[in-house]
Amino acid sequence: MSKRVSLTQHLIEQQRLHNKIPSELRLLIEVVGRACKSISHAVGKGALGEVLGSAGSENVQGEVQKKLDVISNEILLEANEWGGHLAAMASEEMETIHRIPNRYPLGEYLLMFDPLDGSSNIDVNVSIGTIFSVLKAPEGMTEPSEKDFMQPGTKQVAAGYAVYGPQTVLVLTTGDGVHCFTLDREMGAWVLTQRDIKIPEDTKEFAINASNARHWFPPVQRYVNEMQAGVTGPLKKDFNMRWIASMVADVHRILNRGGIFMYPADAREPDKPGKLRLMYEANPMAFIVEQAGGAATNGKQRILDIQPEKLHQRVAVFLGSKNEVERVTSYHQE
Ligand code: AHM
Ligand code: MG
Repeated sequence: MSKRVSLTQHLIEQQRLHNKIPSELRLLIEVVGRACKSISHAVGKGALGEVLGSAGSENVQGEVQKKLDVISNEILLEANEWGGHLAAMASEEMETIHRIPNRYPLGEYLLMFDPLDGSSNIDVNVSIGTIFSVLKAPEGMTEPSEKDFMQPGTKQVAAGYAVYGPQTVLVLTTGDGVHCFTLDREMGAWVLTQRDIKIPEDTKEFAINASNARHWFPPVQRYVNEMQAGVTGPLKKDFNMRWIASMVADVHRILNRGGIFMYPADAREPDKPGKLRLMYEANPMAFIVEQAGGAATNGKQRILDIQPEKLHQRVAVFLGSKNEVERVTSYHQE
């Protein structure tokens, strides 16, 4: 059997090779990894742990919070508060930023997360996950505020996601490719199982919630029609469709075998550009996908170049295999 490489060993080796992972950032990633193990454990208990169902509350976006949304948020906050590596945190489930309590030292990083992505799948035992993104706090910052988080995705120093599925995996980038770790449940350790993942540039698979088709704008209508036209249509190939309704699981499939994932803006609410959130979902996934050789746009521009204006900002998302993302983006420009 080949030698097992743990998350810690991988991060230390990356640091030696590229000199890009300071020890505070390594600590941060390891703490997030540890929190994801706890969340995985809670998810795995299901009905036996009384973790299913609604928490009886709503988040800032007016979405009903599930018990596991709240539990996962708490796990991430508690794990990351005391280590001295963070200046502040922000979460899809909290209205504003979470400052580090005075009794702990302040670090130089900002952590953002969607603690439990794919909430509609929790109660039906389908893959769900955690998404996170790390920024550096601005130089000279003393009292962290929301505006310190308003940095484009190009400024991310690390991003990753965990999938709680048949296996629990952690996918990570620090800007030197994308690597995947599988949770060894007996040992409680993250073990490196895929190095330098690359997304094929071409694909015959797409992911979109087709129940919204009647609301799509013309470029998306055109693109999906062309894919559905199959081998006799303008794209000259038959496409297959998959939609898990957990972005983590849909992106994980695309990372492993290619595909294009779309959550477009649509005509229902012209002022609301799509469903997904820039800071907790689109930016970290765009960083990962680009690091794996794919592309990510909002139909008009590269997601990572968008200057955020508010914490819970929404954005249209097209990401995955490069040639298909470029195609649908070009349709928006015509
Ligand atoms: P969540 O963070 O509240 O779980 O919402 C985000 C999820 C994504 O994981 C997924 O791609 C999308 O919402 C599914 O939306 P839909 O319900 O339209 O299928
Ligand atoms: Mg989400």
